[in-house]
Amino acid sequence: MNETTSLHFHGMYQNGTVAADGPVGVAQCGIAPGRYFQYRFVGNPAGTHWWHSHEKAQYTDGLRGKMIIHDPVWEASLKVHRQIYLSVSDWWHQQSPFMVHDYLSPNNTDGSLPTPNSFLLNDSRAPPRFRLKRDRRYLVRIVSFAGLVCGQFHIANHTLTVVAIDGEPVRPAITDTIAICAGQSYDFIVLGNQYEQAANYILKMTTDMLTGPIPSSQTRALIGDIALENNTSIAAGISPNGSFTGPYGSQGVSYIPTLLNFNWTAQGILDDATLVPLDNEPLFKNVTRRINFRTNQVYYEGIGSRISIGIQPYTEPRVPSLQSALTTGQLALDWTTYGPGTSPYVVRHNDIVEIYMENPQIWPHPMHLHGHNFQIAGRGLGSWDGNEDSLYQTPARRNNLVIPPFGWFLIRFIADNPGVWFLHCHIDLHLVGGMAATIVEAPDVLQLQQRIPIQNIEACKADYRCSVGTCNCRLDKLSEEESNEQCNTIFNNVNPARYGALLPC
Ligand SMILES: [Cu+2]
Repeated sequence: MNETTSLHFHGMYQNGTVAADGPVGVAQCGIAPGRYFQYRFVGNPAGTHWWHSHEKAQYTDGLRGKMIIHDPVWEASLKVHRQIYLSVSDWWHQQSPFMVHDYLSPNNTDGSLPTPNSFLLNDSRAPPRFRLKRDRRYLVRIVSFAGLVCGQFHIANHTLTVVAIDGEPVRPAITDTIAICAGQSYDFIVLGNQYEQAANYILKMTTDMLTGPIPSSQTRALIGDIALENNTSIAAGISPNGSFTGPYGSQGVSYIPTLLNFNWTAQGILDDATLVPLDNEPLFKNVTRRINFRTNQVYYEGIGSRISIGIQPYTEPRVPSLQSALTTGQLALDWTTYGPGTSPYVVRHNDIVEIYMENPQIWPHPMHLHGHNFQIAGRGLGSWDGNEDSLYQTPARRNNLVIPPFGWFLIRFIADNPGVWFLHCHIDLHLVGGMAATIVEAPDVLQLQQRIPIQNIEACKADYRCSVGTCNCRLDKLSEEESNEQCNTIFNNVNPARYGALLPC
């Protein structure tokens, strides 16, 4: 490849292996062209996940794929006949380095995003034909590779019974349509029925994240067929008579058979915040660490539009923050060690962390946290009223939650996974434009557990002038002033020219 790169395995806890998490500037330096890097980690947790480049907006050019980690016990409990794997992508006809350049340019005064040229299912404009058998149950596992938009997925004459989000099993919830945003996944069950001979499905791009012209509905949507599969061979263990009465059936539902067209508009979209985790884990109480974020898009004269959620718009440091955390001893507990440009938040081991975020913008953002699945304690419009009783008491968990326009969310997790974890918008250009923060989780415990693999140091040698120490490559304590002036920020970016030069040769 002729660009620097790295891979992230989206949804993996990387417990004990944070150096294999992937984001450039956080967990590692970019892998330079011609070099290699090995990612070794335990595939945990199970679920519908994906992997993708975590260098600039590179995954939108296609460096991404599905990653399903099977849980045989849970899957057996679903009593499904077959599993179907799907991916959703938005697709641009321009390569990402050019889009990044234009997005970050001082000429882009309002932070406009390029509108995708089309919408893809399984990275194709030719949607697959589903072959279903009557009264058979199918587990559809759909993951979004999108870099900007959300999609809506609906099957004519069928309900979708959602059983997991971002790999986290939930109590079955029946819906007409799911909305899946950049980086998210949904697992749902579809029951084959008597309407297969005249049925189809639709995947439609939503438009509320677009800042440019809205494409035609034919461009925004894909319509695929459902076909009847020969029903003569009955697999062992599955009832042939259509009388499945388990908790996931759609019995009692009647349809007026219809065929969908491009004018379809969604009805009855599932609200993921209202789901209940299958294990009924209660809301974490007695929060010991509160972090507040607020979306803030600012036009900086001569620099361009940037978006912060915390201290400053995120800027990649000269030393990846994980390497700073592992090589600075006690200084790893000071935010100045990482620099204001990384928007660092240090939390202690086993803190009960609450992140409250407000979004005073007209655009929603899919916010993704590495290293954890968090509880969706609350979400709404305006501001949270501060009333603990208004939160979900048995909240669903996921790793990627949409913050609504003019709204807020509140998430909680236990800091039981020492590491340096990225929290960022999964609209890839927003990430490049600074919409990220770094959660530095228990660096003191991390130093006792983990070391920097040699390959991470090697990657930095090829790419950076320094690979250990604080954000200005020194080993002594930085004052706030030094951290502000000597570490990378949007005002002070001293990365070597090669680094970040993600341009096609
Ligand atoms: Cu965003």
